[in-house]
Amino acid sequence: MTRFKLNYFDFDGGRGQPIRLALHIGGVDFDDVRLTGAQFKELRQSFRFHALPVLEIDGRQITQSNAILRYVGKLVGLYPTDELQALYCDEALDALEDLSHAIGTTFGLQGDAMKQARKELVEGRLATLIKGLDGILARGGGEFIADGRMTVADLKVFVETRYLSRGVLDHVPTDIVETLAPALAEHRERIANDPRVMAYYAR
Ligand SMILES: N[C@@H](CCC(=O)N[C@@H](CS)C(=O)NCC(=O)O)C(=O)O
Repeated sequence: MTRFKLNYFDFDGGRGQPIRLALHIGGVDFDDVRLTGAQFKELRQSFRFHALPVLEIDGRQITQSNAILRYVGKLVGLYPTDELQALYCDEALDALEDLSHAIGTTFGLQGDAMKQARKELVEGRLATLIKGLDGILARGGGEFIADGRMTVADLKVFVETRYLSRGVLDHVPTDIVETLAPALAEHRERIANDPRVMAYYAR
């Protein structure tokens, strides 16, 4: 039997969380390795690009969250077989990478510098990305990103919109998604209420 080991940070968000969700939903047995910051520091050099997530398949390291997510999605039936629907999924996955990167540029800042950077983020790149994702959702029919059903793209959108609403990012309004894209906020609730997702968080 293939052995899967997912290395990521010890929190229910970020680039690793949609992969965890997809593996759980698919009933794939995997080693859910959750590293603290200190543990990551120690092991950092052992990961190919010195970053997480890293999926190990029978001991072989695979990096790049979207590549991993697509692979797992195909494995568990959460990725479209239709090429165009797959493209719709990929577009959302890559836009979410832009979103993570945009937020990442404000990490580590302090005081007024942080406040200013977050203000620019909220009014600029973040607003553009949220509205763009809203457009992708509308194109998919309004309920799901693609394929008329929940796919790995919905899981990744859900993880990010959930993160934005949790108040963990100073100076980012927790209702930013509701305000800019009500349908995307409804999407977050739709995915949160999917029995497979609920089962994961109820563990
Ligand atoms: N392109 C990579 C980016 C990976 C990445 O930047 N991961 C972050 C966490 S989400 C990380 O490991 N940061 C720690 C560091 O760079 O020291 C991917 O999509 O997996």
